[in-house]
Amino acid sequence: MRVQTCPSILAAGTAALLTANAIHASGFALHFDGITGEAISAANFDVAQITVESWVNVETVNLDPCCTFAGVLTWGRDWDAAWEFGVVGVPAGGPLEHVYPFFKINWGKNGSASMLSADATFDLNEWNHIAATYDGSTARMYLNGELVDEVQFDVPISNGGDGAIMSIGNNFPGASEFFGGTMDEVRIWNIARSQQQILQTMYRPLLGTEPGLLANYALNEGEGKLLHDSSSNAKHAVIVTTRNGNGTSWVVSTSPVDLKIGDLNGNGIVDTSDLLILLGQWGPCDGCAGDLNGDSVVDVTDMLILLGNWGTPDAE
Ligand SMILES: [Ca+2]
Ligand SMILES: [Ca+2]
Ligand SMILES: [Ca+2]
Repeated sequence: MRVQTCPSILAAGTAALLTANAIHASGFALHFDGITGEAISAANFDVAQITVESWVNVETVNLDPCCTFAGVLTWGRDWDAAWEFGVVGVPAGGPLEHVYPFFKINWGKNGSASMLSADATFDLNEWNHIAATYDGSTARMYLNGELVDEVQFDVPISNGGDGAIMSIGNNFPGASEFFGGTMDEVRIWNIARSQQQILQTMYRPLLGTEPGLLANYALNEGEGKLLHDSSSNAKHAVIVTTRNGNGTSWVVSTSPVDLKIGDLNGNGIVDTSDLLILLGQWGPCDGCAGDLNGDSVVDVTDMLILLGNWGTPDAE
């Protein structure tokens, strides 16, 4: 398969990092206490291929030697989760020094394939973007848009079973492997996104209409218990606390997701410079920054989206 490269995406990503502290339009994020907090959805997340991704700022992981996992996104029932995505705290037994991402699928009862990306460690109390993809044969892990692990699974993904529940912030509903820290822009796709596509949208909000988008939790509510899925699938999630405690809390986001859609050069404003970048990418281009609606072509639709976001970012 030929992969078209778009150097401008990397440039845009770098610009986004450089300007992350200068722009504060990322809305809210959801903080999890690591003890009781999670959000769940009873919607169907049965997929043949998948991409799961989130910005995470990890503060704590339970390092009881039995369980060093903390769930970010899981769908399934009890221990038969169809897919699991989260972080592992190291060293087991503590003191907690850093974490690495993990991804796992089950293809049936007691059958599973795991990718423990132990070399892709990152620090606590800082924002990192983690993404896992599976195309039905190969699983890939990305840390901040960089490919850090690749494993052949070559098995189908289980359909989750009756009564499967999706959990944000626990290894699966009812487990005690809670995420401790803050998440932002939690996304689930029913396609295995390419590295270019992941880089393309990790620093900005989604439109909600991107091909293959199964659920998008921008976590900008700032109040209440409902996590709104901005895709057309309405797979909303609800914050629950499984034991006594507050579990989760809304915080003003400090994540790097603060670029307005159409701000292709990452300077905090959508203007002529961005329009010229888009025009320079005109035509078929998988993962180009100018392909704002993610349909692998830069055309008049994308130009209209850019023009519709003209000006400075909205304060959310
Ligand atoms: Ca947010
Ligand atoms: Ca700009
Ligand atoms: Ca497009």
